[in-house]
Amino acid sequence: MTARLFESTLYAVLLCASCAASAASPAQSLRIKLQDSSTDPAIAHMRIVIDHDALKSGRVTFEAQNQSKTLVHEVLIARDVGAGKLPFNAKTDRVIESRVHRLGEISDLAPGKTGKLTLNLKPGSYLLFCNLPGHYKDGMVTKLTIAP
Ligand SMILES: [Cu+2]
Repeated sequence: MTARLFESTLYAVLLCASCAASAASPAQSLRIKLQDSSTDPAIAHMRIVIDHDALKSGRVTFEAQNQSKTLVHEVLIARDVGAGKLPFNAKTDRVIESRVHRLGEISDLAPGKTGKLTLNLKPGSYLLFCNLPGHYKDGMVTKLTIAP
């Protein structure tokens, strides 16, 4: 009797544990489109378009597609510690990556190519940007909020 009670209690605990694990880490994805005037002549400035402005903390899979017909683009994911502004070098026309809290990147996507990256993100503000010379300054930066 006691052994059986212990067994069923243990089983219930195990069930609960697997339940909680799957509920705590839902699959989240963020679709990213990298665009410029070769994507559509109506696009005046290079840009990063994302399908969600905010997600929850945990695993996020970034799925980037370079929709340019002529240019290489990339996506870097960094903590936004400067209210949307990243340290910039006017000479190289690029963000100074060594001074950025960088979490990952999908680098150098040729026109039409796609790339994927999964990160485990904590609550906070993040910036997605392209760091090919001139692209960040032209507008290839967007904000992503991670809620608790
Ligand atoms: Cu770019």
